[in-house]
This record gives sequence, structure tokens and C-alpha cells, in this order.
Amino acid sequence: MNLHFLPHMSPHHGGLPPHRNTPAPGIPRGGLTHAALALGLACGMSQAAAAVQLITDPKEMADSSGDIRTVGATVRGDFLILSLTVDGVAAPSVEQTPESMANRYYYHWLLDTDNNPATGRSNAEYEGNPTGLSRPVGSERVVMVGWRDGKPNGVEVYDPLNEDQAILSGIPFLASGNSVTAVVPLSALGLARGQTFALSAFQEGASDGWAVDWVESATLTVDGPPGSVAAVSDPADLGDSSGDIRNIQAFSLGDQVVFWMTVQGIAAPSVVNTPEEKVNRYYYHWLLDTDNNPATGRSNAEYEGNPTGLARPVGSERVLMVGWRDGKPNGVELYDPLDEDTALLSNFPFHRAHVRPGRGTRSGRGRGSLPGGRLG
Ligand SMILES: [Ca+2]
Ligand SMILES: [Ca+2]
Ligand SMILES: [Ca+2]
Ligand SMILES: [Ca+2]
Repeated sequence: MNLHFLPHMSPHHGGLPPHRNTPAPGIPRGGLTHAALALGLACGMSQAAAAVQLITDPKEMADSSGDIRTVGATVRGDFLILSLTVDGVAAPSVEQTPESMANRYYYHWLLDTDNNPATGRSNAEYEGNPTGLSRPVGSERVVMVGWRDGKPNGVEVYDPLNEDQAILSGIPFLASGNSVTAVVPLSALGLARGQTFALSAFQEGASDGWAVDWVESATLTVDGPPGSVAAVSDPADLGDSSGDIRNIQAFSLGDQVVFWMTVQGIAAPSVVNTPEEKVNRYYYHWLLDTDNNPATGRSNAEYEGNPTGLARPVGSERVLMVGWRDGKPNGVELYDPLDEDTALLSNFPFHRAHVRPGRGTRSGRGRGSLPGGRLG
């Protein structure tokens, strides 16, 4: 589930699901972590606009794809946007990988969040061999996007001193042409606005005897216009332990808009995650008042004849819906709420990011099945 897409028009609407679940009060929600759900729309994405390029790196790898050439980062509100450009194709199909090479690429951004090479995991050496970098970092966080056999293979944030426990998995990323871009909440990185950190990266893939492409580092400040992100918070007020909206955010990324939602419990739970007396059926809607005029479009001041009690109602021209039923997507559409039966777009990709509450393991995913000792 990645973001390299151009949404397609769908002439037929799959039939909108009912727009409400009747919640029952009184379910305790102690001990729950929150989960996020994000989605992006691409319309001729311009990667150059997405992130500032900070680091350049030569061509070194034997594979025609995956050789890091630039690394970039930019801040949008509470998110860090990380990018890489490579030779060839960032996330190639199996056919695009030369026969003598392996379709298995692991991109890593290294974040030295205290800007101190003496703390965290150093990239001055790897598996006992010096990397030869002139400006090594000591990383406190790694953001990894793995790609294997033409599909995502481990997309995570982790502490490199505790690799077996992902801090956040399933983060939104976009692989498009020669670039890959990831969207990570600053909170998962332990970064605060105004602070300085160092950034580096490497790509280790299965080609050419697990050759590694190291890059030098750059130092940057966590800034960027906070006003470029719109954010709204909401209290817990539903009976189900999952699906209760906590926060919505949206920001532009190149030619895309990324919509982000965090909920109580799990955004897209499996059937077993839903309490027995509840229904595994969730419909998330982002309402877009595209002319910023509550008097036009569909008002959310009332719903089915009842006032909603909102202090700042909108009049929506567009609704983005992600439906989830029985542990699977169930209606992923953009529509005009005054003409609900016609989807303007359908089945655009969305991501489900999970904060892991306890001990999660990366074994068997991502680099977990590298030859012994590769993880150091
Ligand atoms: Ca390179
Ligand atoms: Ca450090
Ligand atoms: Ca290099
Ligand atoms: Ca309007």
C-alpha cells in the first residue's frame, strides 16, 4: 500500500454504505494507544516541490536502480517529509530489475536527533568495517522503506539501538519514478520544532552481495510554516474502543494534499480487535469546504434532521471517505455530498500507521530475514 498512484475516475459508484453506526455509551477505553490513518491524492506529483534536497551522493551501486543520489527533508507542521532520489526506479517492478540483481531495496533515513555523533548508532562503521564517511552521525531514529518483489516490505520508524521494536509502522510513503518520499510525525522521531538535528541515509539491498550505499550528512532545523497544516482535535465521545476521531490534519506536499486522521484505539481494526458487542464497520469522512463558505455545499450543522451542535459548521463540496468493514477496506471514495451516488474518485490508496503499544518484532518483515549478522 504505497502512494505511487494516479487516482482513476470511476464511472460507477459502489453504493454508499449507511452513514452512521449507532454507538452505545459506556465502553471503557483504558490502555488504548492511538492509531493514524492517512491518505494522499496525487495529480502529477512534482517531487522537487515536496522536499528540499540537502545531500548529494555519487553513483556507486551495481544495480541500475536504488543508488541514492540525493536526500532531502522538509517540515510541514507536525510532520517531517523525507525524500530520496535514486538512479533508475525507486520502487521497481520485478521486470525493471536486471536479471543479475535482486528486487529487494531497503531505504533508510538516519536521524541524529540530538545532533551528536557520539550518541545513538554510528554510521562511521558497519558490521566492523569503516564506511569512510567524513561526517558520520549517531542516529537515534531510523525511518525505513523496504521494497521486495515489487511490493512494500517493511515501512517503519525504529530506534537503531533496539531494532526489534518498531516505534511506528505503516507510515505513508510515496514511491514515484526515481524518488521515494515518506511522511513521519515529528513525535515518532522525538523531534520538536525549533531544534537542530542531523540527517543521513543509506540503501542496503540484496543486489551485488548486499552492497550498501552510504551518504554524507547534513544538519537542519525543525522549522517550516506551521500554518501550512490545518489541524483540528476532538474529544473521545463514541462508545466503540476504536474509530473515535482524535485529530485531523491536512497539508500540501508538492501537488498532493495529505489528509491525516488519528483515532482512539485502532483506525482500521481486525475483526478480533473490535469488542464483541460492537461492529467492525467504520466510515471515516474528511469534509472539504472547498470554497470556504458554510452556506454552499452540504452543511454539517445538521444531520438527518438533528442539529450536530458544531460551533463552526462547514458547507462541504467534497467528501473523502475511507470505509472499513470486517477487517477490509469498504468504500474508498471522493464524492460530492450533494450527489452522493457518483464517486468522483475511488480506491485511491490510503495508509494505516500503527503505534505499537508493546513489544513488536520486525523479524520476518523488512530486513528481518537478512542473512545472519546483517543487522549488526
Ligand atoms: Ca549513491
Ligand atoms: Ca546522536
Ligand atoms: Ca554513497
Ligand atoms: Ca461551501
